[in-house]
Amino acid sequence: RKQRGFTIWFTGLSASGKSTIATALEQHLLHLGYAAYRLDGDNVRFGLNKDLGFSERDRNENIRRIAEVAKLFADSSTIAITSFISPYRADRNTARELHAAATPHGDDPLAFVEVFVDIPVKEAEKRDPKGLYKKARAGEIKEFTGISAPYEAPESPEVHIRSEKTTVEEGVGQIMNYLDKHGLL
Ligand code: GGZ
Repeated sequence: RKQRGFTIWFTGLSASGKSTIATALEQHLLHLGYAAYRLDGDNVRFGLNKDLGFSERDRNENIRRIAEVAKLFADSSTIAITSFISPYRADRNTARELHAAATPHGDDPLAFVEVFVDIPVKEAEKRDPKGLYKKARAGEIKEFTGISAPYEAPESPEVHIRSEKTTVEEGVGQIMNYLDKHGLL
C-alpha cells in the first residue's frame, strides 16, 4: 500500500521537551524507511516566518502558515512533524480543520495527530535550558508563554505525554503505538 502523508502536531511549553521527542520520532521514522520531515523554529522562524514575533497576532499567523506548509508536506506523502508551542486552542483547531478539508487532488482528508507534551510551568522553569524563563520573570522578554502570555492546554489530544514522568524513548513509543493502532503506518 502506498504511504499516505499526515501531520504530527506537537504542542507544549518552551522547555517541555517537544523538540527532543519530535527529533527522536523523526529519526525513528526515517530509520523505518518512512519519509518524515520536521518543521521547527530553526527552519521556519528564521526563514518563511522571519517577519513574525511573539504577539498574539504574530503567533496566530505563525501557526497558520506552519499548518499550511505541514499540509503540503502531508499531501506529498510525507509525515510532517511540527514542533511549535502553538499556545492557542483555536489556532490548533484551525490547523486540524485544514487537514480535514479535502486536498486539492480531491483525496481523502489528511490525518492530524495532536501530541501534547505536558509539563507544569514550574518544572519547565526549573529546566530553563536557555535562561528564557529567568529573562521572562525579569521582564526582559515580554509575552513569554506560561509567564506573561497564555498557554491553552489541549482538551483531547490524540497523544498525551507527561514530560516529567516519561523518557524520550517512551514518548516516541506512545506516538508510534497511536500511529500503529490507527493504521497510519
Ligand atoms: C515563548 C519564546 C518567546 C516568547 C522567544 N514566548 O525554548 P525555545 O525558545 O527554543 O522555544 C521557544 C520558541 C517559541 O517559538 P514558537 O514558534 O514555537 O512559538 S509559537 O508557537 O507560540 O508561535 C523560545 C523562543 O521561541 N521564544 N520569545 N515570548 N517562546
